[in-house]
Amino acid sequence: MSQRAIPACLMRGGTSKGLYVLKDDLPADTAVRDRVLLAALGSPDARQIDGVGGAHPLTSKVAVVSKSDRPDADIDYLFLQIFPDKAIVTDQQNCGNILAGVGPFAIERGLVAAAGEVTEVRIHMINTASIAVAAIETPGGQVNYEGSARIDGVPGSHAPIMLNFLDVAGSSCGALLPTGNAADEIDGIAVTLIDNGMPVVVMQAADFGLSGAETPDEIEANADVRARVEAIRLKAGPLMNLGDVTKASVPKMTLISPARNGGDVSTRTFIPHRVHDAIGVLGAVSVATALALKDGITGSKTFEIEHPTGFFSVEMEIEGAGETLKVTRSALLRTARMLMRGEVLVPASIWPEV
Ligand code: NQM
Repeated sequence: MSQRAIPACLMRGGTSKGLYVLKDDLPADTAVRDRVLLAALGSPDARQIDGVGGAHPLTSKVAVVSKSDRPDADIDYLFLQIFPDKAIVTDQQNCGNILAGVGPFAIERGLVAAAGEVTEVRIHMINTASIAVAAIETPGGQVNYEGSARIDGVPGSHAPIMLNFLDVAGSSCGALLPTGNAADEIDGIAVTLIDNGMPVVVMQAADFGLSGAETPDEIEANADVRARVEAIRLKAGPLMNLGDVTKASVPKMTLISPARNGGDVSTRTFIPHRVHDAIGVLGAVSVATALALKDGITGSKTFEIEHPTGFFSVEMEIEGAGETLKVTRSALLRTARMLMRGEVLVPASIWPEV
């Protein structure tokens, strides 16, 4: 046998796509696991031609799922970002889009029993040691993928998946505001360094000479802006308790500008070297939290975050204000779909049978 077969599903989760694998179907040794996943997705190669990766960070992702031992969770979810063009597998970030597919995958693979019309799956997100609760439609005991829910960045409509985050503040950086400040300055640019589930550096697009309405391609083609944003990111990493972030996919770098389409703010987000076609889930939660800080909002509010392909709505419950602000709950709508199930094949030399 020159190839090793690993049971896996290819799923769209929100506006991302990736491989979903049971932890027990992967090597226990992390270094071997990472080599297996690089080979499965076809990295390092910008085109990922020899693997199932989609040649973009948003389609080069892996969810590793297992039953949880924790009393407050049904399953454990480890997110791994596979860099398309580099031999890097990182668990230093979470992913709320791929999270959307984790509940359906766990039900389909028998880790969680369907319970009535809607099954709530409590997910322990290993990357950020925090809990999400996903509501999955399961009429007749089967995951339903069809429905009328629409999310911007995905064509058509699908069954809704509501994601609730209970307490994700500071889950990567140790505090919602890792420097203790709502506003800092790096390289002469005003920044908000924030982590409400995703470490994000929020900056004004205008400070980079941008309107904020540019397309992701236009921003990626602007070498000066890219270099300035990356220089700020490398300095922000240690300030956000993330250490040296040279090889990390965090923090995300969000350029904000006034809303143009009736939302609360317009965004363009470096993730961190490509510009997102939309915005990440927990990235949007962190940006919404930065707005709540700036605008002194408390109580319940739905933030409409504009992004290159539409809107991202985040419902939040907020207590306190300024540097003592606390988000007690955030919720949002996603959809997901299982696209393929079977086995992904990697060269047997990478993970020989014993
Ligand atoms: O912020 C992209 C995505 C993400 C992450 C990224 C995400 C999140 O859209 O929770 O979903 O920022 O790398 O999948």
